[in-house]
Amino acid sequence: MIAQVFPVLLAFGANLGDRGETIRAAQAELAEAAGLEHFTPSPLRETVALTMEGPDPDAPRYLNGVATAETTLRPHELLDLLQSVEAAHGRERSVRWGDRTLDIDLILYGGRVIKDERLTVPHPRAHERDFVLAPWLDLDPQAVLMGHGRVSELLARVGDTTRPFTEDSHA
Ligand code: A4P
Ligand code: MG
Repeated sequence: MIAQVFPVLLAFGANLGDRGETIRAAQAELAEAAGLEHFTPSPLRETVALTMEGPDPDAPRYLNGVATAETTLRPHELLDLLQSVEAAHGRERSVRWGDRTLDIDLILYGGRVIKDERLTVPHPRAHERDFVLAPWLDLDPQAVLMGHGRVSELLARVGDTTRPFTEDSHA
């Protein structure tokens, strides 16, 4: 039997440690992982930390990016993979929306709607986050977020506070 292939959108965030290095290393691991093909990362953007109390300009800034890929993994298998890569990069879970070395979210899995105790897809907050929408638009100017419409219009609505991040200048 030939396994079904689903397009996916992943989002990456880090605001502790060597953020760019961590995200690029995690992405290299995913690009090599079994069951993920055509892994295509966006440029990274520098963004203000969004906490439970709102945007916090005094918190360490995030680097954020997204990547598209195709997968033969099932949604929970893919989540297991993402969480194992987070764990390998020292991710600790203490405060919700707290500082982190690496966060990887599954934003879209094909056209699927999933809602259980481990997984909500499409990601319920992606449409209102410039730090997801802006790098996604960099990667695909025609992108559409299932259930919400064109990414360019969503980003115009929320306002883009992100900044391009030049990887060379931070090397
Ligand atoms: N989970 C459910 N659905 C998903 C999904 N689609 N993708 C579950 C990934 N995980 C999903 O996640 C908590 C649980 O969510 C996981 O166990 C998984 O089973 P977590 O990564 O441990 O915690 P979290 O990321 O703090 O929580 P949450 O609610 O997922 O946070 P968000 O909404 O992802 O926000 N500010 C900036 N500038 N940039 C950021 O990237 N990120 C966050 C986290 C807050 N502020 C930020 C950023
Ligand atoms: Mg998360």
